[in-house]
Amino acid sequence: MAKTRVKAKAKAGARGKVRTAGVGAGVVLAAVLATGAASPAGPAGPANPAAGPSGAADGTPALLGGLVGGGLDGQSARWMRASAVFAQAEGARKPRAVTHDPTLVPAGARVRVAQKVTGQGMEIEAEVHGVRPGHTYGVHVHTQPCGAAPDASGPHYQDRKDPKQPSTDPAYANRHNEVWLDLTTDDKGNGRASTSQKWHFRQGEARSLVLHEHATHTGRGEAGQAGDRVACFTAPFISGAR
Ligand SMILES: [Cu+2]
Repeated sequence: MAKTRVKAKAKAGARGKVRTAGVGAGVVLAAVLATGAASPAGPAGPANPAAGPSGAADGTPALLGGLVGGGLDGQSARWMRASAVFAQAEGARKPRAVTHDPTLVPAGARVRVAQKVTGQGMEIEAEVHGVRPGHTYGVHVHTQPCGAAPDASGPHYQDRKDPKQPSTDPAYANRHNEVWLDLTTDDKGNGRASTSQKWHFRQGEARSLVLHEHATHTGRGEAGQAGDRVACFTAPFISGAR
């Protein structure tokens, strides 16, 4: 039953729906993103992290769904949820989700992202379907929209900007100052990751979610690097501004 519901939503995603919503709808959105989780049971929703989503590739808990179930900080939360299907850029055609390497991210694979913004900060969850099974991708929020060229997505979004770009200094290029959503896919090529930050994006400076060919490095001189950019999703991340 739950499976049917998720399928229907995936279809909606394929049409490139983008919605932002207040907290009421947020409860539903979170339940939807928590693929395979129990059906939403009203605004109070049972907080039931033990019944983890079967769809999670690596056992990552459905963070957004869990928090909403708690319902403690819901009053001021704002949400963004977006999804798309990857396609190759051909000529002037520039898809919202573009694959640069079809061997790692085939055309037709799907991506979804959800973002919850509160006065305390934000949480972001990313999910991919139908990419390479058993593979670890480095995944980050970048500052520019996707383009036909992998470099179009610009550098990583940083809360405190490294004066030296490209930034490979672990003091700036780290998971607390940037948004990292590295994920490892299951045997069906599905994966999910989530992260939280105590800060907000500056308006218009967080424009895309980029998948890289391998996990993100953390050492000096290579921090934040994760190999080639294999796919990119132009996502409408929201800032802290109201
Ligand atoms: Cu990146």
